[in-house]
Amino acid sequence: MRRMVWGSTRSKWVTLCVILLLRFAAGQIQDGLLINGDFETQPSGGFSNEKLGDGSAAIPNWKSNGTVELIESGQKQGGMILIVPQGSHAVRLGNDAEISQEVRLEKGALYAVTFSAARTCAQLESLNVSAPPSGASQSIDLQTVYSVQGWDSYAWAFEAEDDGGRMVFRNPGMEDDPTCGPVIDDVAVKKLFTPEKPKDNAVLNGDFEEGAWMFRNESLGVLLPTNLDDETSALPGWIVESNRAVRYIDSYHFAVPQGKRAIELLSGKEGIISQMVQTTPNKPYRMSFSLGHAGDSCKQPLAVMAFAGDQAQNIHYTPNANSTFQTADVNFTAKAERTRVAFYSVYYNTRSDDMSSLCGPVVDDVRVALSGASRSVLGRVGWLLVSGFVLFCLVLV
Ligand SMILES: [Ca+2]
Repeated sequence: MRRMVWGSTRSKWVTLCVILLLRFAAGQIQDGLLINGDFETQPSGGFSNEKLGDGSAAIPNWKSNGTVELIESGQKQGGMILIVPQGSHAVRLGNDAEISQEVRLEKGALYAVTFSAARTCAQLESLNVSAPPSGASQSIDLQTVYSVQGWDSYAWAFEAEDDGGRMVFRNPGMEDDPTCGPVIDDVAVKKLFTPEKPKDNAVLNGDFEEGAWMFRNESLGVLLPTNLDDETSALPGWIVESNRAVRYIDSYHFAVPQGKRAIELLSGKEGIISQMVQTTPNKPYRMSFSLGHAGDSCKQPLAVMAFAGDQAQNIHYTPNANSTFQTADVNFTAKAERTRVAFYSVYYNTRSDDMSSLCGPVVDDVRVALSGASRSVLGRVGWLLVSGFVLFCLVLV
């Protein structure tokens, strides 16, 4: 008996080892922080405030180009203390400077890059993220600071065009003061999967469980900036079709209606998520979803504008001591084979504790299904009629 137990334990270990070895051999990148993605590894010459030269490899595991500086928490610039999002160190990019790291990827797979960024001076700051050899890139506007901490996490997704690539962060700015550039920290990557479409729901990833990497110890959620291409979305299935970002939140730091992930809508009409779902023209449908608060002291009232086909409904969240969310629905008749569903926050909410961090209503568990049981009831009645008629004919014969 004991031998059998040992045998089965051993075979489990063997299987596990084989799986791990196969993963390793396939060269898959592990989800999570890049090597020294938090810039906490000490350079060979030690941490110093001296600027790193061109093409320097002074930041372990990163390649830098232009004026790139490792900064330390508490470090001052002028009268301002520089913000280090996490830990004790981060990196600052001067004018036209960049850092990059080689990563192993799987050709054709979709990846999301998560990183934290902060502004230094008050100028128009933006950050360009790209992943050559794939041609994809995005400029992320750091002008709007969403949280009072002065930094935010962002996610951006791309499709790998080869088995390897580089994560590149570049400051496209040309400021008078070359030290006025964005601070970057905590760079992670995650391979994304497109969830299977459930049979009873036309919405893909309607529970928002699949999406960009989120650090367990970071409490700000991840901002998803504008992205109009649903093929390369850091939130599979969905697009962010507005100028401003929406916040991807987790259940470790926020109130989430279902599962571990949900979306918090920010910036009123300027933060819209949407999806085109498959429908049958002229059929009645119901879109249902959870609407709640994130548990982040967001000032009430909270409300969403929910769109489904030609229907638009303004739905207010009713605070309830027993639950952090309620369910809501919108009925519509499909006009085409693809129907747009979308959400934005009716109000421009901020937190009541700091009066400046952006917040808003939470949306989760979005479902679109044929409304009522009309189809199956009709089907059953039809079947009964047909079989009744057949019986009737048999009796006649
Ligand atoms: Ca969820």
